Amino acid sequence: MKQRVFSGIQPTGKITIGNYLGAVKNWVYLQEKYDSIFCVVNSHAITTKQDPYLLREQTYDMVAILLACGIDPKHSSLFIQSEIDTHPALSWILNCNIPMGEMERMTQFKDKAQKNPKNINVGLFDYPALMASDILLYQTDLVPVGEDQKQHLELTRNVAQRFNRDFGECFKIPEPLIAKSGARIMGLDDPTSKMSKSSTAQNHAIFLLDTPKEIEQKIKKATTDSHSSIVFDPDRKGVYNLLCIYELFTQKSREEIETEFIDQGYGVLKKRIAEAIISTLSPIQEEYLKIRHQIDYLAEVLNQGREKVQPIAESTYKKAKELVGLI
Ligand code: AQP
Repeated sequence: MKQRVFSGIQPTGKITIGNYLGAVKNWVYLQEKYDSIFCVVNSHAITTKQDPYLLREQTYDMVAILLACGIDPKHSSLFIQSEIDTHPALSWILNCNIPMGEMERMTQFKDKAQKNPKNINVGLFDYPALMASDILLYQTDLVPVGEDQKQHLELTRNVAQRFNRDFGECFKIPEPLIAKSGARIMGLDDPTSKMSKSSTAQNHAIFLLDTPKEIEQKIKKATTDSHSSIVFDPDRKGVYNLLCIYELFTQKSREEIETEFIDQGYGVLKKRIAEAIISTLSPIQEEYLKIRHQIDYLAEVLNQGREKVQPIAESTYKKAKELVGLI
């Protein structure tokens, strides 16, 4: 029996190289070895204001880009969260078993509430319970995510352990799978804040569908510093972030990279980074353009994914419901 991997991504905007390097690239790598389930988590997306028409479009954009990045329906089940009703249903049961204090500690809620002071809704606060439900429904072994999701994963493990202890064995306890490198790609404009797809700041993120010219310009404007050496020094946040991006796109070792840039300036470094990103993203973009409007193909992949995983979710939900006495 293969171990099971589950992970999700919100269709809250255009996917960034942060999402790609921190999550999606690893999903592609893991899919042959593990029983893999990947989900476009559109119900999470409505915790922040979304235009309904755009949300629908962006959900399909995300499905197409995941396939273009290499998620292979032969190895992975891909589906849309709102298509399986047991996700919100289980999250209600979990809600009733998560102390307020535990939820109040979630830093992502604090960050997002600060960024959207006019829309601090209950769903945003409750996001981690729905995420726990997404993961626990599938008896997941491993959850490949970026570092920003570590705290939510910890909450998922706590609620599962508490539920199993109080009501009887129901959920597998999932382990986070966080890559050593790429787990936190920072904004190009501000290397102290995480690169995010929903940020509206100019020059903040490189999107997977950016043109070569856009990529070159954004990298050219990326924040560096006034030092002259090009080395992996985490205290020099801008240059460190750029070097990590180069490392992940080229698969070169840190020693090789530092040697490559001895006696070179930031101009050369930025040119090579842009070239490396463009050469990885070009075939992904080509494939995306080929499949994005093949609606029948996308629907077939999604139906096949949903049909495969729905019985797992229903069986877990039925068990949880019975254990708490809901029937
Ligand atoms: N900057 C990042 N570096 C590494 N990994 C990242 N991830 C997100 N940003 C980075 C990982 O991408 C996966 C999907 O993320 P998500 O869509 O579930 O939401 P998020 O973590 O809130 O990502 P964003 O891009 O910042 O979205 P918005 O702007 O909507 O909040 C996750 O595994 C995440 O860790």
